[in-house]
Formats: sequence, structure tokens, C-alpha cells
Amino acid sequence: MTETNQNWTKEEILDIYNKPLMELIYEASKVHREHHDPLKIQVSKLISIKTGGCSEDCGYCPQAARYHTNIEKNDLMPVEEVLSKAADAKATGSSRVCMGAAWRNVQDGEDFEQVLEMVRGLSAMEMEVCCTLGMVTENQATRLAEAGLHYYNHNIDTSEEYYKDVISTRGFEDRIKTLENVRKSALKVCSGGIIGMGESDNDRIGMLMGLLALSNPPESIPINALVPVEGTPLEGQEIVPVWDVVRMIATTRIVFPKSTVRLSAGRTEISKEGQALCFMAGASSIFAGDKLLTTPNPGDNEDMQLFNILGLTPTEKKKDNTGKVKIRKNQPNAIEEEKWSRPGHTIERNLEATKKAKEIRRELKETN
Ligand code: SAM
Ligand code: DTB
Ligand code: SF4
Repeated sequence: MTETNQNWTKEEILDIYNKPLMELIYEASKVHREHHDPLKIQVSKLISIKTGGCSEDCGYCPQAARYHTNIEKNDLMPVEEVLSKAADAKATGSSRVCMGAAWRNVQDGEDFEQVLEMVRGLSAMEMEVCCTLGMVTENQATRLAEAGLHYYNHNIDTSEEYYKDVISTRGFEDRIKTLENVRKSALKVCSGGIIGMGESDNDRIGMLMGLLALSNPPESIPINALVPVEGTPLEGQEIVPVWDVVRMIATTRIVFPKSTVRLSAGRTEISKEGQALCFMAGASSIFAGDKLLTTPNPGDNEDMQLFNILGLTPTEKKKDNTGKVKIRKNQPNAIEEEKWSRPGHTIERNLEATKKAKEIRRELKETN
């Protein structure tokens, strides 16, 4: 059995990434079959529990308040609404729910208590539960685990070098710190990135090196193809070629043999044949439903059709002990505040998009 080799060099991984594509897919497919059932697909449903109005300047994100994008903003969703959406998702084959919030970091208080309530409700529904809420402290991660959460998603997004060209309101080291906080709790780690943001192949491999440098490899690795959204600094990026998505998935599969690789955002731009190649290359998980957080996704009927064509069946919820973590007897009294960074360096295209948004808002105000 091939374990994750944490000593891969960047050159070795780049050589894998650059193999002739047919060879690469074959190698990745072999690794995939050693560790995973090639006919099973894990289906997760995303629920955006708090949408838009985010303080950060992530260049890819339609939910950043400073850019003018056409999304519907929403405060934190009521618990009952989340549970009802999850029940619908379970009925159409999802075994996991992933709740996303447009927050920089989790803040202790009413909203966090409401999220813990959602987690308790979902884990009682016999579904795996995942959250992506921004940066978290070790105590917050532990509280989420105690409430029944299984996974925490927090993407490193790209290489440490290219990260500085995309986001200025937090540092790469904050992402790593959060992932290590999550690792210290009983939660499983879900972390990956985005391709198609103008990064080089070197940066794509740099992202994998960033994941390899974690104390343990993530159990789940989402590979997102950028969805360029009008109004964001990356609105003009070309859709990343499907061949790059396949290469990235295959390389991730070989480097992290045991992790689940998820073909995440960007599927509406990938044909059924392209998605089939991604599954051959080792992807075995997707997000279901006609919406991701704010952008479109293929929808249940299309996915069912694809699964039938390919002979894939959705996996059931895993029967394991995670999500049933003992609640600490002695909760710490004084919770240490994490000091998250705010580098604030200049990213021209982020400033440009912010300026454009201000002008649009001014014009809209004048015409109303
Ligand atoms: N606010 C939290 C955070 O940043 O960790 C959670 C939500 S955030 C929207 C989750 C992830 O969605 C990001 O880390 C990024 O990888 C992905 N994402 C956001 N916008 C995207 C886009 N336009 N295309 C592809 N992936 C995107
Ligand atoms: C992940 O890696 N991709 C998902 C999930 N984790 C939270 C989010 C994709 C978001 C795409 C843009 C949007 O719909 O707003
Ligand atoms: Fe906010 Fe997360 Fe979007 Fe960044 S990716 S702007 S932190 S919601």
C-alpha cells in the first residue's frame, strides 16, 4: 500500500504533472484503485449559511463586500432552514453537508452558538457534516467537533508565493495555523485550492507542497477551477482548460494516495466526458445541487445521468467514530485569542475592482 510520502520534492511532483497526459491518467488511476473504490462517488451538498458582505479581499470571491457582484446577501440562516435543506439533499443522494459562511474568522458569540446548533441538528440526521467558516482557534475547532462536526474545510488556495497576489487581508500563515488548530481537534481536514487564477504550473505544485508540509495530509482535497465572476478582480481570467484540471487531479491523487480528491467548483464548464476523465484520474467526490455557494453547478438530474452513464454510485455516510467526540469536562475559562495577520500589501487588480465597485455604487445612488 502506498502511504503519503511527505518527502516529495517540488521537481519530482512537477515531473509527474508534466507526464504525457495518457500516462499520467493511467498512473493516477492505478493509485486510485489501490486505495479507493473506483465505482463510488462521495456527494456533498453545499449550503451557504451566511452569504456575502465579507470583509476580505480574496481576488476570486464574489462574496467580498468591497467588490460589486450580483449576489444576494443573507444574514446567518435559521437552524430549521439549514436542516430542511439538508433533508432534501439527503433524499437526493448526498451523504455530507458542507456549510459555508462568508466570514474572515469565527467569532465566539451568538452566531457561533447558532452554527453549533446547526451542527448538532445535522449530525443527528445521520449525515456527515462539514463547515467552512474562515479562520478558527483550537478551542473553536474543538467545540465544533464536540457538537458533532466531522470535517473542517479551509483551503490554502494556491502556493505561498502566489497567495500574496490574490489576497492582502490575511496571510498564508493564517491558513496554515487554522489547519493546524483543526488538526489538534478531532476534526478531519479538508483543504485544497483553485486553479485558473493566473498562477504558473510551479504555483500549482507549490500548493500541493503547502499541503504536504502540514503535520498530516488532509483527508479531503478539493480542486476548484476558478469561476470568474463579474466584478471580482479575477473576472477576466479565461476558463482553465479541462486538461489542466485533469492534470491537477491526477497529480494530487498520486501525491496523496489516501485522501479523497474532490472535483469542486467549475463543473458547469466541464463536459460530461471531461468529468469522466477527472474521475478516471482519481477524483471521487463532487458538490451536488444547482448552486455552489453563489455560483451555478450542474444540478442533481444532470449528475444522476452522468453517474448512470459511468456506472458510479453515491457513497453512504461513513460509519466511524468521528462526530461523536466526548465533550470536555473542563472547558477552558480564559480562551486565548488568536492573532490573525493583516498584511495589507498592494494588489493592483484588487484595488482596481474596489474602485470600480465604488463608482458603480455612486452611479446607482445617483439614479435612485
Ligand atoms: N470564508 C471562508 C474562507 O474563505 O475560508 C469560507 C468560504 S470561501 C467562499 C471557501 C472557498 O471557496 C475558498 O477558499 C475558495 O477556495 C473557494 N472559492 C471562492 N470563490 C471561488 C470562485 N470564484 N471559484 C472557485 N472557487 C472559489
Ligand atoms: C471548496 O473548495 N469549494 C467550495 C467549498 N470548498 C466551500 C466553494 C466553491 C465556491 C465557488 C464560488 C461560489 O459559488 O461562490
Ligand atoms: Fe470572504 Fe471566504 Fe470569500 Fe475570502 S473566500 S472573501 S474570506 S467568503
